[in-house]
Amino acid sequence: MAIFSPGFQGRRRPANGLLPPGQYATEGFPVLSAGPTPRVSPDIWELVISTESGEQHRWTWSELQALPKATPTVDIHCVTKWSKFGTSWEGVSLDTLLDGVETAAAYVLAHSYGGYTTNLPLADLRGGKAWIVYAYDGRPLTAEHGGPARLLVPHLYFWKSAKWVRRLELLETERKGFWERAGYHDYGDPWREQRYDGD
Ligand SMILES: Nc1nc2c(c(=O)[nH]1)N[C@H]1C(S)=C(S)[C@@H](COP(=O)(O)O)O[C@H]1N2
Ligand SMILES: [Mo]
Repeated sequence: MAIFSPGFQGRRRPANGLLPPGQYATEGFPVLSAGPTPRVSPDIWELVISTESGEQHRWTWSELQALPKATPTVDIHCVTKWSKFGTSWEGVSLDTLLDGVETAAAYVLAHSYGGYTTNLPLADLRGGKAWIVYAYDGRPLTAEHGGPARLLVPHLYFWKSAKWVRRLELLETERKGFWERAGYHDYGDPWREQRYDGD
């Protein structure tokens, strides 16, 4: 007979069971924020995708909730070397949000409530690899982890997963975000250990 401890439903499995070079696995969920935690109420919350031609696509909180729900379980890897296996989220795929957004842009600068920014190629938000998530482990996303909603791009170092995301600015030429301007890598692939510019 199998014994399960309370709260453990077998979800804490690695999504792929591998640790990128230089990382260690952690059971906890560290909070890493470069500044104070913004408190954004869902009634004023909005998400904007702006294109290189100046078009703006907007979603209110209730419009986001009405979109088809995705439930990714993924491993996450922070550049400070912790990795966490089998994190379970709920949200909306970026494929769903980008459907109907006409753009020839190759890059994105993600902007957060509170002023944080991070850059990534638009291709990395497509193909079932990125989400706007509003729940973690079956509960609404807490403010410290980026609630009401954050970007989740788990195949890149976790600093690319902008908490309190507010706008995705689609750009023809790449513009660096907060950590990238401070010397971190523009792409940040944990499997190639792209921690700093030049790695
Ligand atoms: N807006 C915002 N997003 C952010 C950060 C931040 O400081 N501000 N930190 C990044 C970093 S370095 C990491 S490791 C993760 C941490 O997410 P967590 O606090 O939920 O673990 O958020 C990323 N997204
Ligand atoms: Mo991080």
